[in-house]
Order: sequence, then C-alpha cells, then structure tokens
Amino acid sequence: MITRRRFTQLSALSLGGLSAGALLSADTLRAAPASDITLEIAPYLLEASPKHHIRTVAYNNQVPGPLLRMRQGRPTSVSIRNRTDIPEIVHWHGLFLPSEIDGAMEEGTPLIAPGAEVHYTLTPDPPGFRWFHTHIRAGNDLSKGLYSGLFGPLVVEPASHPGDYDTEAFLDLHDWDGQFQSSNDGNMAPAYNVSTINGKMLGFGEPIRVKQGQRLLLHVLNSSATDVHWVAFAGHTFRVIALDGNPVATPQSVSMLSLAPAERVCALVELNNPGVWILGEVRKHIQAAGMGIVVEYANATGKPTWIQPEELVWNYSQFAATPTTDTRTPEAQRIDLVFDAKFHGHGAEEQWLINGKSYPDTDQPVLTAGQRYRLVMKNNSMDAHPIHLHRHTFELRQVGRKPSDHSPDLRGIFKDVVLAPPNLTTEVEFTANNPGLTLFHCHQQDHMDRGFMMVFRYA
Ligand SMILES: [Cu+2]
Repeated sequence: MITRRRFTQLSALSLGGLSAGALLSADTLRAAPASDITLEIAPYLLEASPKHHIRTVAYNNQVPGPLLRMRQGRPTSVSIRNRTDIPEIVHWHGLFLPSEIDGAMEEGTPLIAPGAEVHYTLTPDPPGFRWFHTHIRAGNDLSKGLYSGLFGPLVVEPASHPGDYDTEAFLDLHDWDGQFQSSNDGNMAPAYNVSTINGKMLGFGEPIRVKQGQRLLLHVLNSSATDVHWVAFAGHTFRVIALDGNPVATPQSVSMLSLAPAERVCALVELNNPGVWILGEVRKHIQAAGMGIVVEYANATGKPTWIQPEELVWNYSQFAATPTTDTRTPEAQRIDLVFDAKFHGHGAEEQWLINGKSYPDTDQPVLTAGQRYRLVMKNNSMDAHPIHLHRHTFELRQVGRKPSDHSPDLRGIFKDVVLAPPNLTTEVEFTANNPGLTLFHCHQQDHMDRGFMMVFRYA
C-alpha cells in the first residue's frame, strides 16, 4: 500500500530527479514503511440491526476492529492514521510495551493529532488473547472513548501452539447509545439502549456455524465502557482455560462466564448438542437489548433456543491452583490503596479517589526494578471496580476479602484486570519488570475520567 506521504515522496523523486540512494535513506524508510499492521481511525455508521444505526468511530471501518495476529517476540511494524477531528491514542492492552508506545497519555505516549499518521515497531509479549482500544477521555460525551467502536481483538501467538480445538470464534460484548442516569447510590452512571455481540444485536449478525463433535474455542472480550456482563450458551457448558489470555492453573467447566470491562475469557465448548441455540447475556433485559448471538449446528433448523439460568454465578478462585504449603513466592513489598468516592450531592457527578486523591493529584508510588509488590486494595465504595495495571501481569492473591477472613492466598491466576468487589479488600502481586511510567486505573470509563487513575514510576 502506498500512503499519501509515500506517494508525495515518489512524485518528488520523479520531479526532482533525486538519486535512488535518497529514497532508501533511513529517514525515508521511517517516513513511509510498509507496515505489518495498519489501523485507520475514522467515523463509522454501525448497523446493529436494520432499526438501530449508531454513529460512532471505528478501526478500519469495522466493529470490532480487525483481528490482529502477531507472533510473540517478532518485531511488528504498526501504522496508525487518525481521520477524525479529535486527538486519538491506541492502547495495546495486556502487552509489555515501552511507555512511549503503550498508549496512555499519562505514561507519555503522544496523542495522534487529527489527520496525522504515526509509525512504530512493537515486539509482542506475552502470548495470549490481548486487545487494543482507544485511551482518550470521554467525560460526559457517551459516544467517545470506550463508549465508541474503537476496540479490537489481538492474539499474540506463542512459539508453539497448544490449541486442542477444531474451530474458534471471537466474541466481543459491547454497549451503545448510553445516557447518564441516577443509580442506586445516587451517582450518575451510564445506562444503554443497545447491546451487541460483534457489533450486532441478537438475530441480526451471522450465526456461528458449527458441526457436531467439534471442539469450539471461544475468545470472549468485554469491551463495554462500564458494564460487567454474564453470558451463557444454551444447551452447553464452557470449559474455561484462560483468563485475560493467560492459562489458568485449574481449568473448570462452568454454566456461565462473567466478564468485567476489559476482561477476556478463553473457553472450550464441546459441540455435542445439535440444534439452533442462543449464546447471550444471562440478564433478560440486556439480551433483549441485543446482547446475543445464534449458534447453528449444520443441518439443524428451527427458532434459536434460549434456556434461562436462575442466578448469576462466577468466582475467580475456582480456577486457582490447589492450595499447597508451598510458599516459595519471593517476599512482596506491600502497597496499600484505598478506593473511595466523593459525591457532590444527589444526582451530581462523583469524584473517584485513590488514597484520598483524584488524578492528576494521586500519589506516584516508586517501584524498584526486580522487586515484587503486593497491591492491597481496600474498596470502600459501593461499586465493583475493574482495576487494570498497564504493561505488567499480576497474580491474584485475595479477591473480596473481609477483614476477618484469613483464607490462604490464591495461586495460579494471572491477569491484567481484576474486578474488586465493593466494601472488601482485593490483593494482587506483580514483579516490577518493565521500567517506565505505568498507569493503574479503573477500566470503567466514567470512573477513570473522574480521577480513578494513578501512575507508578520506576526508581
Ligand atoms: Cu471503577
């Protein structure tokens, strides 16, 4: 592909009679590379159904953005062009990248100006199901940031593939067309009119077509700006093998999945129940808003069938390693974090606080490279928060611990997002192994926009 800039240079070459050497200079190559991956950010009209058109912004004119496959450790060149009229930024969620390209302004990644194009090379690591998305502020504009269509799936292929499956499908859960409404605790939270899987409302996208006897590998991503989702597959169970792209210590069969914003689940499904089924949101009103997809066995006919589960079930700890007396984990230095909200009257905007301060005034904890840290997160608010650490992977230790609870630490669940339940303490550990500014924040767009962010820096 010839970019416009490249074309201009080629024209200049023919007009100005430059030597071939000039064309091959390092500067010229940097200005106009043939990239492995090209993303174009541009306005897009999403047809969620023939009656639901959503004016949004998307990568490469599709929602979700293109499925990107990269090879672990293989340098991959990227070109990003911003064809909107506001500055944009692309975050590579779950990768260990330098702060300058990770994709957060707070880490020093430059914004991409309207009309501008950027080029850089990244080396993908760790392997697994990752994703990419915008990281701009949305504020009160519920069409910007993660409320938009600027997200897409990314797979970093390991050197050797352990996959024992016949077919795979990527499912993206997203909510659209929101307005701020007063929620239970009096603050304003987005409520949505349209919910989709892979950009389509139930019944309006292509079904997932399968055959009896196959093993289907599902890669599910919740790209919703603010909402947790539960999904079930009528007539089938999920065998969860990875959380946030990282294999779990103990794969388990479950009747439903739950994903907080930014979380991913990889699950195998044995296709042994022929028919036409619905895979969708468990809560009726959200499935009615469109969050579902039809799964159709070969030669099966009839209306898609849904089986309504009675309750919402999910628990990270079932995927942990069996407790042992093994305590070889290196000593972790404790970092205490308290999450809270400050309200400005009923129905007014709240401000989110970490240790009593809102970004950009939050503390900047200093990390020492090589040191292990334990984040002890006391959530004093009435909301669950999907907490995300950039550029690192953490291991879950305690999720929703009461002060009186002395249950042993969890082992063997490695993630980059954890849903910290309300009024309880959640603890994770990570090794500071990627020097550079590192953003830590709630992945709920309205919370991060209202101060729920903090930057770690390295000594
Ligand atoms: Cu939050």
